[in-house]
Amino acid sequence: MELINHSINDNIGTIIFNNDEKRNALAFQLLEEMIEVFDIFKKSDVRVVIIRAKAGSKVWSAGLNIDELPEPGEDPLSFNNPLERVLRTIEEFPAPVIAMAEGSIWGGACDLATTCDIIIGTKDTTFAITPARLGVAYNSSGILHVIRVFGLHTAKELFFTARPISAEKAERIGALNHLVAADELEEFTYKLAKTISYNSPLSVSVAKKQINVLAKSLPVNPADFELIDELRNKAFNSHDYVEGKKAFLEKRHARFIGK
Ligand code: LCV
Repeated sequence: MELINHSINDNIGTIIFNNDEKRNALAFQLLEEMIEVFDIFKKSDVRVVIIRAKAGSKVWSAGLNIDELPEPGEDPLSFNNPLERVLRTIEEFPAPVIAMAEGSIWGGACDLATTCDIIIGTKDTTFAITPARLGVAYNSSGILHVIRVFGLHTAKELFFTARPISAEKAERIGALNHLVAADELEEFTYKLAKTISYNSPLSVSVAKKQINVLAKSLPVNPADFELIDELRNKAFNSHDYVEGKKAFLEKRHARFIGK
């Protein structure tokens, strides 16, 4: 593995991002390595997984690797995108996955952190949902997910402003399970993981599946679903989508024109 490190101790699996110079951007290679490691964990009686950045990181993850955003016309968040496959891997993993979230969390990394079953952060943990910065229209599963974790109004503010929200706010609305001092984060997280690992892994994995299935039971009629898909198509065929990526790579503010 190159862009992540992983280890297993006392039935607790750990994944550490190792892409500092790109602020732990979720490069396709990093995401594929995560899927490989979850497979190793599954075969090794791992009862809790912790996903983290290196101690003291200012950025937990800068989100999807903007260099790898596809050309216009191709869905940047398609069902088989490596990020979507990692999110499903986390959701379907039989044991709880904890995001030990130190630092700022951006875009698709927010989706990743909030797909984890538990998030533990510090006062410097922030969440920013950034499609509007790049002219991207997020996918429906990701939007539903942000609504469920942050609530309707905060979800709208996150998508409309693309600005980070604070750890205090995230904890107040229940998106963060615990907000602890930076120098206690590691010990607190592993203590919680140990508590879970001593419980019945079968009971814990059934509870995870039940909660995930029941939390998702929302009817969406097919016509609305098709409409949303039509709108998303428009976005990732737009001038703004091209401009968003170009501006980032040229390190300048994007000049969006709304089409
Ligand atoms: C590639 C990067 C990235 C990066 N990709 O350090 O959710 S959606 O729909 O938006 C989805 C499409 C998605 O997830 O898109 C990505 C959304 N992410 C963002 O908008 C965050 C972009 N990054 C930043 O705003 C800054 O890098 C932060 C605030 C994270 C850190 O700022 P800092 O000043 O510490 P730099 O900006 O100098 O970045 C260091 C290096 O990492 C690269 C960046 O291009 C730079 O590379 P070079 O040293 O080669 O210039 N980098 C950062 N984020 N998402 N590359």
